[in-house]
Amino acid sequence: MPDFAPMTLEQIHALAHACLTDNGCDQHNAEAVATTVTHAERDGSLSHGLFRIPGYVAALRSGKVNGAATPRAESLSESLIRVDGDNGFAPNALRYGIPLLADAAAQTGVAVLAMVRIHHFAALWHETEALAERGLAALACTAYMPAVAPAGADTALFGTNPISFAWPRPGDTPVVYDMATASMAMGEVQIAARDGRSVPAGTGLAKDGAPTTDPAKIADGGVLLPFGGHKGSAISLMIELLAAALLGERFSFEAREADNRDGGPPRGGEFLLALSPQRIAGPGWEQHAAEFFARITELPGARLPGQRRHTNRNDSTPRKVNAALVAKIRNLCGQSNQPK
Ligand code: NDP
Ligand code: PYC
Repeated sequence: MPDFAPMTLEQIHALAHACLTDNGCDQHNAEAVATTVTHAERDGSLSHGLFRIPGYVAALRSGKVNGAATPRAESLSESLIRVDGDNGFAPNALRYGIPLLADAAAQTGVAVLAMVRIHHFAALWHETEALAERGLAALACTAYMPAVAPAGADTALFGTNPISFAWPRPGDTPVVYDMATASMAMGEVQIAARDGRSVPAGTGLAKDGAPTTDPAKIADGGVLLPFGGHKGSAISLMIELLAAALLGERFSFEAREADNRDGGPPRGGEFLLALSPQRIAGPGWEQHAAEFFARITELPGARLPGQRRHTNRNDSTPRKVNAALVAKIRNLCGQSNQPK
């Protein structure tokens, strides 16, 4: 069993923020990424919390990512906004783009946010939840670098390509799912390898193409499989098209070809869609959906997606962070800025 260091959310934020500013982020960019990382730790999204800091730092140190990025928005029509992330990390560009998308969708009923020239290394529920908290249904997806073999193949071409959907429940937490279209996010595979756990059969193949339940063999030169065979493969293909072809950004294979392989996130795009149930269905939509959710939760064994995270969120005790990870991050901070 790995050793854990207890950390409050304030300590987690301070460590992430110090490490990012010490390595070239300005206050805006560091604050946006540190908050995303802290919220991930708060909710138990451990593969996209502090675990990502070494990759963020690598991308700053290599100069691939602009730590002082200033996003710019362009309104292409009343329901279409493009945000150019100025080669920065996604959380700062999303802070800028989400309110613009929400306002457009509230007015027109449906709006799209095309995020380009960003580096996405986080979970996607941050952005879909933010939109649902503004009363909108939301969909987001992004492509990454090749890690997943299309159905039938044993060579990586798709990214782990996550998709998230959120439905608003005024006065309650939104219903949110957020999932890689790989059988498992690569971050989860890497954490399983670190912690000495095996992964379920069907997760991936080793370098020689043989099926394996050893996460290290998948992460180091092997390949992930799509979830649900040809069905997950089709959804991953759609994400490549929405996040790259539709936005004029890079497919996963193009992102890898252009990337400097520093271990941080490559440049890419993110597609976001927001829909207003108030404008589309009209009054009564909340109650109608609530009755549907009740049908699910009254079934023994069923729960709503997002519920695990929202339960974790209510826990006010310190989080147990992998001790070796904390030591690694402290080593990445400048000596003058070591958080306690
Ligand atoms: P999981 O398989 O752990 O979870 C996927 C979704 O299923 C979650 O919304 C989860 O909700 C829900 N869920 C799990 N179990 C149940 C259940 N029994 N009943 C109902 N719902 C359930 O996620 P992944 O490993 O696929 O992905 C992890 C993260 O990796 C995601 O946040 C994703 O955004 C991120 N990622 C980011 C990438 C990037 O390029 N930026 C690339 C790939 C992944 P709950 O949280 O409540 O358990
Ligand atoms: O977990 O697969 C993953 C991932 C890729 C980019 C960010 N997370």
